[in-house]
Amino acid sequence: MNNHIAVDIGASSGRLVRGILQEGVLTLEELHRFSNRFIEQEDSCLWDIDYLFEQIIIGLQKAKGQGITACTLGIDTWAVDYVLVDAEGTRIQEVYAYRDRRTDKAMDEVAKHISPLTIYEKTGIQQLSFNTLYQLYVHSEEEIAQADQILLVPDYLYYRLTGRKINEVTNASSTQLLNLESRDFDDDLLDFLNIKRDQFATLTEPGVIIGPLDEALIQEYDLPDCQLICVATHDTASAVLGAPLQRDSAYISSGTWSLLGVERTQPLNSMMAMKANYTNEWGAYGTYRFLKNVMGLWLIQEVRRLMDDRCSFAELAELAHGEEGFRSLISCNDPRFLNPSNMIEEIRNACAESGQPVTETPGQLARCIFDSLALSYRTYLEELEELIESRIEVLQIVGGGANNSLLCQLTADVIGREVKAGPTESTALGNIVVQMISTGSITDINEARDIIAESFEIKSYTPRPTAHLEDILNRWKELQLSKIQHQ
Ligand code: ADP
Ligand code: LRH
Repeated sequence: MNNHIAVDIGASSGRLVRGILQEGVLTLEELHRFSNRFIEQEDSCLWDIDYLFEQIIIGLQKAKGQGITACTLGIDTWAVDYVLVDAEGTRIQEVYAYRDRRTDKAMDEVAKHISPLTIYEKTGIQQLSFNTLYQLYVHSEEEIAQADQILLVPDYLYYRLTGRKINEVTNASSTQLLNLESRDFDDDLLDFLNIKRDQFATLTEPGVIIGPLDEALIQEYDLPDCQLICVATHDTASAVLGAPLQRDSAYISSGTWSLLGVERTQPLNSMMAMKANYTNEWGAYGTYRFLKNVMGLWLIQEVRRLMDDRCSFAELAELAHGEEGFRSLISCNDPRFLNPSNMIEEIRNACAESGQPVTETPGQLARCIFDSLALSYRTYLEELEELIESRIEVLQIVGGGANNSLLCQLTADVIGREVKAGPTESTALGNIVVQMISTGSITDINEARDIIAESFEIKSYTPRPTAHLEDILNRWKELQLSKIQHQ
């Protein structure tokens, strides 16, 4: 069968994409695309999970409309957020979005009981206020006690489609509750949260067949016969699978977040790695993603939203291109940018507070964001090289951000290495190749990456000299030093 469909839902948009492999060439065909964003309701940030489910159904109806009567299907979404389900299989609560402010103080509270070092030694996962560990810590105890199962978002979508409950392993690692030694949920952390092991399902690896699409759904909505396959359900795990990495290359999965790191076969949870707040998220096929979360294109997404989407991302990049470079810089990973009430004001305030020109126009705002992201990438790339004790020659940028040639070029210029950009749909690709490996049309991930490298355009950006780079780097360093080092 050559019908493999990826459901890939990021924090800013989702799509259903069909992958077709013909004579060693892989092509993608977009079946359905929709926007995504958390909603704000009575001071809470929530995902509209029923809307997302409906979009999957619409996408599958479109597939059927195009003559696809049978297919395999895999689902990936952003990480860490979860759904509590009762014994009847009913969702107990609204689904909190990770930018909800309820966890603002949770890391400090938890640290009074369990040291961050202990948590890091056990899990290897970086400290982020929104990790599931912290979300569950502040969640209503009553609702947690009521929960028969705790499913992460893609697990829940699989459940709605098949009636089967799993906890997929790459995403489960983002909970900060998996133990690197036992390779299962950590007993002490679960005890601390008053959660029983059986409130989570058995960990499931990418590649496992979950089961057929619910017959009642097929009948009700006139859908294709689907076999659901467990893929790497954490979108970043799928994005890295879909990145044609070479030896000596690091990656940035560039979307709402910029996830900057390397693929490894062993975790690195040393004291230095903990201090630098690098994570060891579990990947498919025995890998780990040693990476850091950089605030990413969320910054420009928010600016665009506050402009009522008047400009496209391409237009914003074009406006930024016409602006003076490195005029105003912001410390992207400052928690003030995680979910400010008004991103444009927050950026302007940060510029004013640090004595820099205030970003007035959309072009200046966009330029400030792209310049600052490129400088952040340099800082974290150098830090990464120190931690892994190895030189990175090439930075591979995948995801929607690979469309932004200004940012890719700025990155190459500032890091002084080659940047390779693409594929832009690496997450959907990573999702699809796991289905292809599972059903036998591709042998393994090495072959999959070779096919991807041959099948998709990868743009190369060579570093160009940047005027006054030393001065810019000094200004950047001063700005970082003036920040409390949360990042
Ligand atoms: P996520 O999966 O987190 O929702 P994506 O990988 O879909 O994110 O990437 C979305 C981002 O890609 C947008 O926020 C935007 O900044 C960037 N992007 C997409 N297309 C373009 C384009 N044509 N020009 C510039 N940037 C783009
Ligand atoms: C990117 C991502 C990232 C997580 C964040 C919650 O979409 O999954 O890997 O840290 O969202």
